[in-house]
Amino acid sequence: MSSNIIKMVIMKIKKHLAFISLMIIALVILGGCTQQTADQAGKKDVEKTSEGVVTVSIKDFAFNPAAITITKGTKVTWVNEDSAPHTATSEGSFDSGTLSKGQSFSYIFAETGTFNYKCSIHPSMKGKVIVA
Ligand SMILES: [Cu+2]
Repeated sequence: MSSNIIKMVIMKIKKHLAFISLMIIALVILGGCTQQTADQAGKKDVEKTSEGVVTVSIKDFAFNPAAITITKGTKVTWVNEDSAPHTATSEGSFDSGTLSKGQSFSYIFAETGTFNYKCSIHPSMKGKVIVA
């Protein structure tokens, strides 16, 4: 008798495991689709507002491009493509804080002037934003 009960319990657990596995697979697939859609939406936004938007990539311990000249009101986005953490820090102006791989920081330059900045973690990494 008791061994029959154990078999039934095992059967039930197996059914549940199959169900849980299916749920996990479904979640992974759905999650992947959502991620793709978000990426595509982000790209569309950048295309739509390409005027007045500049991206600086942080790669191989350098800002790329290191110096940019923009007009007042331009939004600059720094994207960390390194596996190491970096910042874009301009004393008295903007500070991204620590950006891990894949993270970004945006700042809209509302005033003219020259903004020198650096990575506060690696001070030899320097950049410049000239707002004309
Ligand atoms: Cu750095």
